[in-house]
Amino acid sequence: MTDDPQQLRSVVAQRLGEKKLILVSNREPYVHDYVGGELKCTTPASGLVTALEPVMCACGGTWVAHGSGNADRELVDGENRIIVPPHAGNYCLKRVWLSKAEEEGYYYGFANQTLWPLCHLAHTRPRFDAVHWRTYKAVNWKFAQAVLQEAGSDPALVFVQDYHFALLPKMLKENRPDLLIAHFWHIPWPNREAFAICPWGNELLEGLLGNDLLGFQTQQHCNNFMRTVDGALENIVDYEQFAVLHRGHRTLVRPFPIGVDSEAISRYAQSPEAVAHTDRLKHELGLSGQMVGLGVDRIDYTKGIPERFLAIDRFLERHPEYQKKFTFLQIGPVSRININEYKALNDELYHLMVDINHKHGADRWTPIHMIKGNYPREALVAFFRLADVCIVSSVDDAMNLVAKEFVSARPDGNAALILSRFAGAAEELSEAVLVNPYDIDGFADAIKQALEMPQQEKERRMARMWQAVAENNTYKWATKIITEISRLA
Ligand code: GDG
Repeated sequence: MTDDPQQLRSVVAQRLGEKKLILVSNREPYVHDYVGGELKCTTPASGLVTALEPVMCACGGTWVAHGSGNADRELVDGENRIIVPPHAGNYCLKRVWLSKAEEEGYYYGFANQTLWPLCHLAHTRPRFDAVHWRTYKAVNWKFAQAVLQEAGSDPALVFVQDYHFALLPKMLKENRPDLLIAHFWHIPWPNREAFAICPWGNELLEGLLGNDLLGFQTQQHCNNFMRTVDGALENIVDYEQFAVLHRGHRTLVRPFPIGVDSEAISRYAQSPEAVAHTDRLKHELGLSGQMVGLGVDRIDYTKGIPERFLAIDRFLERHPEYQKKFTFLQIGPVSRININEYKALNDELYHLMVDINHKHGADRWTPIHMIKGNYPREALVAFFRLADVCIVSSVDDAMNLVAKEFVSARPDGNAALILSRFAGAAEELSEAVLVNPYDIDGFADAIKQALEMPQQEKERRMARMWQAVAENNTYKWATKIITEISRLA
């Protein structure tokens, strides 16, 4: 199975032949904004973009996504297209414009206040609002039109991303039954009983059954989906083939655990620029002689960040000898801040940090530093290189790419990873120090274990994890999906 960009390109050429590749996601890979009168291009903090950007660079094609930057409109042609990445020009980005009301109802509303909490076991209640639902349907149709326009009358593979577009596959199939449609659901699929509370559940399922191939991160999510569909609609659910037959159309359901471009990350991590950047950061943040803990997350209630702070508090209570010796950096771009739960989480984290820093801080040392902002990927690698331990403590996470990025950035092996058992990544990264983030005492013990792990053990564990991440990188992930879908053509 291929694991580099050239090989992926040839697999795509071989398997897709004349078919166009059209990828659809809500988030665009490049956002253009005016900041202080200057034009800036940024990459958003998104696991989906991290995984798919290298794939599109390798394969070419068109990426259809919401144009969210304040300068986005000025840079596109008459068909709302722009060639990206800015200095390489590997593929076409077609931007779809959304009004404030559409963004409110479809993105902040149905996608992130209904489907996100519905699919995650984070004990946050989903909101079921009929206006959000109607807007979600309308925006799915808007994207369907953009895809149909892009496909023209040509054969195409449409690769749909995530929970923003549950209705899109059916809309596309009804208009162009010959299109090949694959969909990757990046977040968990809940169990049938949890899903049953959604008043529009059957419509969502019918939308998804427009796909030829529906991928999830783990076998468990596939099982949950099959059980949800079984009995909800008039279907034939085939557990032997893992397929659903609905109104004469067959959808294959398969696990495809996602990866990162680990080789590129490792290569950059070993470059003189990365080494210099790490030294600079260490100096600027006053970390010389400190043991450093690191968290990198979109600030989201599924990522278990309050639990992480509480575990650091407990660790310092029990081991005061680490005072002035251990500093924890939490890097996190603010996310979905228009939603109340996210505002409350940001406030909670700030207050927790202030309390913990007040309780344990001494002289000029404070244990927790929160650094908000969206860093370029290279800077994240420098942060990864700084850390003695990286903590990923999601309360529920379909995969979690930060864990895989950290491992990729540490080919030196001189670091430890603490990883939640409730992140999909724990299946592949079983050599991490695994924790239940809700068990604060156990979590505090894990911090001690990671910081005091003998050098040889750290290297052994890291080497195994590095191997696992390199073996299942983002190119292999895309190859598996394209190979599977092309069998159906
Ligand atoms: C969903 C699923 C699944 C973080 N700070 C910055 C930044 N990041 C990047 C990280 C990483 C990405 O954001 C976050 O990825 P995750 O996988 O942790 O999480 P979600 O965004 O919730 O992603 C998840 C993923 O989809 C892929 O299928 O793994 O389970 O929830 O790549 O490095 N990126 C930049 N600046 C930052 O400051 N540029």
